[in-house]
Amino acid sequence: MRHDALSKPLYVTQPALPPLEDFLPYLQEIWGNKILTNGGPFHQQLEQALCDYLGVKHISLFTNGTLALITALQSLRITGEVITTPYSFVATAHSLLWNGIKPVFVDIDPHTFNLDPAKIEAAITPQTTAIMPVHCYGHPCDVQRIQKIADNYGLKVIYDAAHAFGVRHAQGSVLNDGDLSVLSFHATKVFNTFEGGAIISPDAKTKQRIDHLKNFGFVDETTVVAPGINGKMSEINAAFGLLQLKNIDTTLAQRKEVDARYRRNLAHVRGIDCISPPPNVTPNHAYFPILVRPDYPLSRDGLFEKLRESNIYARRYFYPLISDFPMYRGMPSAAPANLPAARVAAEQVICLPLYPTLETAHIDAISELIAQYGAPPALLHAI
Ligand code: T4K
Repeated sequence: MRHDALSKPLYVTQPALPPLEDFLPYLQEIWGNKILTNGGPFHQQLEQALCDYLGVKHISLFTNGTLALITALQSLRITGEVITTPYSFVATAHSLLWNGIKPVFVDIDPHTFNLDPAKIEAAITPQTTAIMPVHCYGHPCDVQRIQKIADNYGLKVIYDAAHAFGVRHAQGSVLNDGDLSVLSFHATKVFNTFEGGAIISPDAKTKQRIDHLKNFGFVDETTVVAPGINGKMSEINAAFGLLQLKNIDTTLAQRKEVDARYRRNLAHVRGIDCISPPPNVTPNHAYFPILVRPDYPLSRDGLFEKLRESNIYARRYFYPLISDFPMYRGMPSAAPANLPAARVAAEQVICLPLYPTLETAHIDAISELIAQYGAPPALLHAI
């Protein structure tokens, strides 16, 4: 085993950062013009640059993805019940509770880990107003089937696209699907602005409403049209985003290489499945989730602990299920019998370290450990 490669902790991710000196001119500009926030020049430039890069029409920057989700729901005046997935980061469902909306959990597809379109209709009630799916790991949902159901029942679709920066399918950017899509630019994401987020909207009128809502509801100096929040991205974050965008293609290419090496290394390990995006998708390699199947000698948690002993801090995204947290678990849709595929995923998936600067030796060392623990006992003694 390559102990030397594992002498320092390896975390599930590490933010991509440009050379510090490259950021100084941006800071000098901010210090010079004294515009720190409230839609300043960097904010405007980043919105335009992201529209161009992502291939979307309108984008509104936010302080983080969670406030963007909360505001997206408000902007479409969503009330009552919203169908969503239990297999996500807790912010997805929290954004519903923050709006006084009842989340209705629907199971995931066991192969895509995204909301199962076949299960959505049975969960629709007269109170249902929207569907909030998640492109889990940046792997696109079955957007066409979801849209068809939404159209049939007159529902809105708001995608939690926190993981899906830059992801494209045959129709172009996945961020153009549904009524709105929400991104996260958190430190742990493919594209980060330290903290940050955004809403992608299809038309200028919707963007305008969102922009009012993220600025307390102000339309002009003396007119407030809604009980908005303060969700504005600061000039420092926006400037940093502009710099990050210059390097994003390199970052994505590096991620792709890490992903490919893991896949090669782990291809023949019995009991381990590397989870893949659907075909005809340009992925962003945001995560490297693997399924630890029952025929692997260790349980997922067993492997998780063993990796920790070797200084490898993989993460169980997403365990526990959102529906198991105290504020959700009493809801009828949170009942375990309603969510069998999500439960299996929460028990079997582990995300391995993946980030642009992850060294080849580290990828190989992690893979070797997984292969070793997966070897039949006789072989293990021989190692
Ligand atoms: N919807 C979905 C589907 C999401 O996944 C998220 C966020 C949201 C909505 C909400 O978006 P934001 O409001 O966050 O913009 C992390 C992130 O905090 C969270 O943003 C993310 N999802 C979630 C999947 O992962 P934790 O609790 O796992 O993060 P943490 O602090 O344990 O970080 C993981 C590892 O990353 C650390 O062990 C070390 C490394 N790290 C982390 C940070 C923060 C760094 O190297 N540097 C850093 O600055 O939640």
